Amino acid sequence: MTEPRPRVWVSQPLFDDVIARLEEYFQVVSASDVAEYTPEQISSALSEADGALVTLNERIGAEQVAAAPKLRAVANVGVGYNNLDIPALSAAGITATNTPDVLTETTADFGFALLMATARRITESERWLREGHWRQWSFQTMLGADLHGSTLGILGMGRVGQGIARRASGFDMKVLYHNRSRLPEATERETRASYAEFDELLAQADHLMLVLPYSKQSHHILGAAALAKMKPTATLVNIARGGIVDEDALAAALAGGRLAAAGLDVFEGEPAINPRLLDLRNVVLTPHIASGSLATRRAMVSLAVDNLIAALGYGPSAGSPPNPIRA
Ligand code: 8YV
Repeated sequence: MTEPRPRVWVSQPLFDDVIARLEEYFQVVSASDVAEYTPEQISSALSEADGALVTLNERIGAEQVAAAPKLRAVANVGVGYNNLDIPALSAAGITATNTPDVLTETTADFGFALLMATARRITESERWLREGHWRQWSFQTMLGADLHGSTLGILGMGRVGQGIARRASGFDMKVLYHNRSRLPEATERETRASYAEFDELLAQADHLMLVLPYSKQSHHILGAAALAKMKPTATLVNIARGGIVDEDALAAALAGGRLAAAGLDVFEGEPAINPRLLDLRNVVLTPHIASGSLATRRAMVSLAVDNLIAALGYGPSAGSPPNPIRA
């Protein structure tokens, strides 16, 4: 009798032709529609699974691990993995993987696009024009803030942060960064970025870009106290995770003229948006699409597939997935 193939759960419809590679090795159960799962539904989907390929929407914690006796590998499509309880997974001997590198440049491109749209009021101007407010050319219409010659602060200087710093030097910006650990001198030179303490970064930045991982330590790190240290003329851009910013404090600062504008691709309760942000004109809002070029999203899924195949002990890298997450 032949052994049954391992079972793999794919939580969302991704790219069928990329996912099809899993079918060479596994019995694949795939969601056919974009789905929002309750914790119980995730537990139930994992109860018979040997492996899972999931997105940031699916939270896998101790409860799901306990309900999944056969689970050996979870491949996350995305570099951020705050949806996974890594200690719970590793305590159960389950390998978790993510998809770094393939999205770095696309995400950095988008961070820059969002910064430019925010500082130069592009979406606000367009809305205003479409609403028929443009009656006469005027010298003072929609005046924004310059990028060139300004100081860009980058909070979180990993791969994406460094990609943003490289773009910034093409715009003649001075780049300051803050990170858990200071970068090697050679990387600072290459990215033309100087290290600053957190408070100094807040005080100096004309534009502040958030690119740090979400954790207990970074939860609401941009709250009322930090926002108060920023220039009232500054722009804040978040392409990391919504929970890094206290959205009520941000909305209050934007409404009170204590911060000029914000560009947000991520939200604490996404896809729900804090209504106080929706009411403001000086905010650019996008639906978590920083890594969303077609080529990059395909590459992310492909890398997650490679990770899952290898983590479950198959394929050319059997047993050594390219991107294990260390506990
Ligand atoms: C992904 C992201 O689209 O990689 C990340 O951390 O936030 C995005 O690039 C998302 O994680 C998909 O699951």
